[in-house]
Amino acid sequence: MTGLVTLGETMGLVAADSIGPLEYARSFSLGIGGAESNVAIGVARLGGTATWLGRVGPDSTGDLIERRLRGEGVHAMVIRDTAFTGLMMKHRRTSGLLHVDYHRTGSAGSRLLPTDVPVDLVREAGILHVTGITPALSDSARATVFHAVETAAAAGVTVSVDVNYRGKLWSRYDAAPVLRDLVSRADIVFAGPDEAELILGSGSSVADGLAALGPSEVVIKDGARGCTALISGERHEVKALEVTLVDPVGAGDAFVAGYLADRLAGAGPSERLSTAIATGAFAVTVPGDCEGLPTRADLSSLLSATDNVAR
Ligand code: KDG
Repeated sequence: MTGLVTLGETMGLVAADSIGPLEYARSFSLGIGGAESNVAIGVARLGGTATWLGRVGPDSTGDLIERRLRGEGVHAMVIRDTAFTGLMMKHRRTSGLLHVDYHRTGSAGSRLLPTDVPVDLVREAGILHVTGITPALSDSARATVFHAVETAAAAGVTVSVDVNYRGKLWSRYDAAPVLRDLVSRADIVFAGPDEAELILGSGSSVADGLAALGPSEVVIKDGARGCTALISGERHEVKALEVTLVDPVGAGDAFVAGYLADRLAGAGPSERLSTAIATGAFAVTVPGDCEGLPTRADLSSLLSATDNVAR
């Protein structure tokens, strides 16, 4: 059993340090971002085993991604491509309004091929996790995701899908049938209410509607409202924790990491959801897409804290 196996695109992430229009920013921080690698890092920080596969370019950003993932304890299967490593620029226009631009068309990460899928590893995985971002990147990336999912399903490996609709990558019209197909092949699905509506159309009851497509575990992430879930026919609801919001990007991935790490460790549905909520809460308190992801020790200090200072 190889724990979590995931694949997708990870980019260099350039984030303005100050709040305001980008043209007035004087300093920037360089990090990495990618929904699937965020989940892999989150699982690794929580003590699980995680493998990430993706393509990066022959450039310093590719080196950064490889080193950062390895440093986080993720088993990084990095394929070096001749194309450039994708970039993401992030700035806060106001304290509550975050803006993201992608520079990734034609990037190494978007050139995934079905032959890249480590089939033996996927067949032995505890969970294969994919997102709805990768199928938006290119035809070959889409084929790669479906090949990985089919390989896992044929071997009886649990398939997890985070819908993760990105409007800057494709239209709702193009995305809906692909995401619906992907969800119908999943055992576990994570979606926001809007993403569920994109797949089901308006008027459907979200968790029931997604469960009717096939997954036995449907988790609806609803940000500051917490989450609701339908797991093996049983309904659950967990409220969000109150924290100071600094950067919401990556919170959904953190939530997924918390849920999947606990599921891999054999925890029951309520425990998985509580860990997911707490993991997401940690992620939003720190700038960056993956920097704030907690360890198990962080989680227990949050849940047992009586004071703001731990000494
Ligand atoms: O889920 C957080 C992501 O938005 C980020 O890390 C980058 O994968 C990414 C994307 O496509 O937005």
